[in-house]
Amino acid sequence: MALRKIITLPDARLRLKCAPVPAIDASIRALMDDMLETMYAAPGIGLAAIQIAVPKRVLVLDVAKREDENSAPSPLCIVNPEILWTSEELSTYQEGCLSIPDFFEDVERPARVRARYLDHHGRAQEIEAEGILATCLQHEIDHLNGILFIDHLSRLKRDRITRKFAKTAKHGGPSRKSGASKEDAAAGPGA
Ligand code: GNR
Ligand code: NI
Repeated sequence: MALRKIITLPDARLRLKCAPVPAIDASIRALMDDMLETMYAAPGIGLAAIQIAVPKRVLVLDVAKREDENSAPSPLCIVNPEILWTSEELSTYQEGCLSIPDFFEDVERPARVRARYLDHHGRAQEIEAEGILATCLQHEIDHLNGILFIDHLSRLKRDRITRKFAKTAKHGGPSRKSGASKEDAAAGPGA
């Protein structure tokens, strides 16, 4: 297992349409292990392969509460997911993304979703998700198609955050420890 580096905006690879996995072999299982380790370390509740710069249709999820010692980890490894059905009913969660650090905003999505996928054995599975799992699954499947949660916001909000990350990259990259308040101030009233 290895911890992998998570790529962030404005990395253009986050906009790739990721390729289906033809077969679940040892290299894909090793990829999923690395993704779980990287997700838990971040910490996050989901991770798509493209976030560690691998453009394949692979994602991992674990929405179990980690502060609760009684709840065992319940990781899901999902390959080549296809959404079969989404509810008319919508729900709103405040979303974040490990590839868009320190930015959180409410996003409205279908409240429930049914999907088909291959598990880590390569077996076909179906899942019907609700709550935060439904939101996270849709957020991760979006990643496989080059879609980020900011694409679900108003153009004003999306452009503002896109410009902020472009500017941070230009002035020394994400390693520079820049307080959000300073960046917000730098964005200014005209941003
Ligand atoms: O860790 C994460 N939390 C989260 C919270 C609300 C909605 C979606 C997510 S996914 C995110 C990790 C991530 O960036 N996955 O792609
Ligand atoms: Ni994300």
